[in-house]
Amino acid sequence: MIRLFAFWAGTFNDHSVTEAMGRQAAVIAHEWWFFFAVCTTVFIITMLFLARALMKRRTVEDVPLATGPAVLDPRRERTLTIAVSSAMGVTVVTLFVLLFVSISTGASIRHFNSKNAVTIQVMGHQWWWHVIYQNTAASETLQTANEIHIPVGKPVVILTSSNDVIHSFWVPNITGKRDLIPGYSTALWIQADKPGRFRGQCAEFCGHQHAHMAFYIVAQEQNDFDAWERAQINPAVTPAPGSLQEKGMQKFMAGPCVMCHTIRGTDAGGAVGPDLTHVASRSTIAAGTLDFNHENLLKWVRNSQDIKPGNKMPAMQITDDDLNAIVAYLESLK
Ligand code: HEC
Ligand SMILES: [Cu+2]
Repeated sequence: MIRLFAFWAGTFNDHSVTEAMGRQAAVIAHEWWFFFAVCTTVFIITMLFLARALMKRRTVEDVPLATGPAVLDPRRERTLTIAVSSAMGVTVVTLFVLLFVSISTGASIRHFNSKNAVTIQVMGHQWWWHVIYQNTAASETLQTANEIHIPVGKPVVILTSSNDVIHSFWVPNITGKRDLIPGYSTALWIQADKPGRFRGQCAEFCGHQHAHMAFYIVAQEQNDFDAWERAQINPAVTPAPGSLQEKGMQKFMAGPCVMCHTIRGTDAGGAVGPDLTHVASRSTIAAGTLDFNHENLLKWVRNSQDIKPGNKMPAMQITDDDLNAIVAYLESLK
């Protein structure tokens, strides 16, 4: 039992409302515990009354005669009326307290903001996350997918939008949910106070592969974040002449892949699927569906429809040789 619990806790603590890693999440976690305490108390009190009612042996006076209308002792009736009305009063007050706490939590989350924030655009796609770090210099603008790196202890503003349907951005360790609405951009403030990798998930049903639309927030110390950012801004590495990777690159550029994927520094400039310039620096592929590794890349490129049926990357005819070369090339895109 304990092991089961440890397994459960271990699996979910990078995706948990109660393990707050940022200011917004801390406020929400307080609210969560408050609701939990109130609801548990109400539940226990209700169960105690239920138990009392069940255990109470009925006496002859309690059972109205089958013949006439039930006659209640007026004194008892008054007591009952008072009891029921006060219970209703307590219920209404409790509900208003919960409402008030909930509204003030929302208000205090909206309060966080700052002039010197890191700005990141996040666009929902069926079924992956397009992440853009804008820079006034176009050559310094970087794009990635399904993995959002942020510096620890710094306010970050996420500008949300959607490419198709309504999605919802949700990283429970960091903040609450925010809908991504087509044609409408909103600003969501977040801050991570501890380094770590926190799981996010689309929280608004958005079609067939909604459940496979996860992502990660990677909170890093400022130095590590800067290093990551510099590395991501660089164009993709060019494979050594005559290598398997070079063959893979040629196959990639000659195939349908270029129509949908961008690899900066090459001719591939498609925008239907994730930017692959540094795909090998990410820990997962297909929006958290598979770990990034050799086997999974082979499976994915061979037929992604087997893994994530309905996703927007079609099954393609690729020979095993070409597949190996393409995957070797993808693995070199660090
Ligand atoms: C019609 C457009 C299209 C074509 C053609 C296409 N892809 Fe994709 N690709 C996508 C989309 C869309 C995704 C995201 C799927 C998802 O996660 O739902 C994707 C995801 C990927 C990923 C995972 C990236 C990540 O970070 O999650 C890899 C790797 C990839 N494609 C490689 C290729 C290769 C190699 C080819 C050519 C053999 C190719 N793709 C052809 C649209 C396409
Ligand atoms: Cu979604």
